[in-house]
Amino acid sequence: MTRIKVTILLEELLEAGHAAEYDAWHIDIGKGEQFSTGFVAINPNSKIPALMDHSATPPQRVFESASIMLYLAEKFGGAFIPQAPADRTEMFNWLFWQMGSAPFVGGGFGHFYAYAPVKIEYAINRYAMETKRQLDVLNRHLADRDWMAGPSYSLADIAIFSWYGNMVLGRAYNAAEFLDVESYTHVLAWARRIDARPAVIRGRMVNRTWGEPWEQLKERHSAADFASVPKRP
Ligand SMILES: N[C@@H](CCC(=O)N[C@@H](CS)C(=O)NCC(=O)O)C(=O)O
Repeated sequence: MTRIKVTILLEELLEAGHAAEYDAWHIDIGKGEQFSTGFVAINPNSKIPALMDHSATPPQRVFESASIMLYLAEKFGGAFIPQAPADRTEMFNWLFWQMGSAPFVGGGFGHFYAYAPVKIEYAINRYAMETKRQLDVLNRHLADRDWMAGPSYSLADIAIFSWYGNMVLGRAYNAAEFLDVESYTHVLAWARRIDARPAVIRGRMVNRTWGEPWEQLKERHSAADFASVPKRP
């Protein structure tokens, strides 16, 4: 779910009128393409997403999703970063909260609940408890505000939506009932608001090669590529 942080942001930048045209190449992590020499030159940690900015002189590599988000936002005049210093700091707080917290969800809960070849009750419970604790942190924070930080939608909303929004919308690990995601009502309302944004709908499709045909665009090289995605029946 990390990759969509960047494609959603790029689509939001385009939607807001910035010249953020991009090529999204598909890296098949199931086939180990992240370990190829060309990819490692861009991200020595062999993880997606990674960005090569060929419009910079010399071309600039960027890896780690929050670093990519900040790089793009700053390149386009501080888009999706609140201006007031206190809001900006609060936005960074939540952006880096997401970076530190989500591995407990993906590498912890998701791994032991959905993917591990042996089901270890202790590990599942340990990480389910932590995942629910994090959802509760978000739910309390969103109880009396529309966005994670500052007066409007920001990088923090995009980053947190990509993991926790998808989770409460029932798109992660087939675990919606197990985690009782619908009880996090403020997170759910916030996630539904974000999920309806046209840039989010497009950004979620990019580089996706599973699910329904109308959810997938394997590679995106121009805005016109979305026309090849079949309409949802
Ligand atoms: N901290 C990294 C995490 C990136 C990450 O874990 N990417 C996963 C996919 S969501 C990946 O590339 N996995 C391939 C592998 O571990 O070999 C970021 O935010 O960019």
